[in-house]
Amino acid sequence: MTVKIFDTPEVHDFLKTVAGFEQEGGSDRAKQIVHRLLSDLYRLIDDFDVTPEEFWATVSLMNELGKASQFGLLSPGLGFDHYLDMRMDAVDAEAERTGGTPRTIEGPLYVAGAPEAEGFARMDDGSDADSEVMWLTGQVRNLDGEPVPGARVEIWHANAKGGYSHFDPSQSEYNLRRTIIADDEGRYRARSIIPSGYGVPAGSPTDKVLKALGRHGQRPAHIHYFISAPGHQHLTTQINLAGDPYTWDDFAFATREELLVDGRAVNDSAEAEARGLEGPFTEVVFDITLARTAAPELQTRHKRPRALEEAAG
Ligand code: MBD
Ligand code: FE
Repeated sequence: MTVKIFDTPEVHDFLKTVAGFEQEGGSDRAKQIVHRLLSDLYRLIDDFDVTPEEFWATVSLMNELGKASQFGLLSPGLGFDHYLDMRMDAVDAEAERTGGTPRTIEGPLYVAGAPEAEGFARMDDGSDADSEVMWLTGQVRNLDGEPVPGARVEIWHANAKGGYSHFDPSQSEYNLRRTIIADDEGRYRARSIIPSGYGVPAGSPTDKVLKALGRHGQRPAHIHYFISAPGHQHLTTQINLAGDPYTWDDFAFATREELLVDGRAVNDSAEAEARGLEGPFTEVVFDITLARTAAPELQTRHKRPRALEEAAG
């Protein structure tokens, strides 16, 4: 039995009442957006003949997502983060701000306030002796190829089990999170450990949504970056370590060809010594090109609630 009631004056009037159109107060934008959102959902309920059982199961799932703080995790899984990137790319293209290192999503696991260092930082706390040593380095340049001295390079990544400090209580504070101020040649250097890919917790509400779509919750091994410098466009990006089976099957849709980096396995003791390392390591090089801009709003990361970051504005 199907009924179609959406396109009746009764439902249309009801939606206007629900969205606050008859009220003086509130925000016009909120009213417009909620009206559109509810209209689309009411119509969907009609078109798909959504049952009360299905509706209340969804309400319960959303409560579970909120309780687990997982809306920020489901969001990239449903492609919203990448879609916002596509929109920002289109805005940049229209303004002819092109040619720099491409952006890709921030993800939900950034933590503000990581220790700062000049030129070089060791990122791992040394507690994981079994992991491969990673030597992570690169140069920040502008579109003319000139170095950007003093650029802020903030880096965060997972450990060898795919866990991030702060969210994974087994790790020390700010493990694998650092801000490195690039040297006079725009270069940054870090000693760390090779990360593993991330997997959405099995059985979690996000996992339930992905399973219902026949999808998995895996990400390839990756390293997150924020890069900024006065007079330059802020860049939020990531690199992927090449060769991961999930490279082109990332549940968060963050992979970009230009951001794939091949690690170089080094066994040479002279090369190790030159970097102050004791044994074999993997060198990962990621050079960054920033576009110039005079607009202050383009020089900082966009506002969003972030762990340990004071709400601004
Ligand atoms: C991650 O490490 C991540 O970067 C994203 C986007 C989602 C979940 C885990
Ligand atoms: Fe990540």
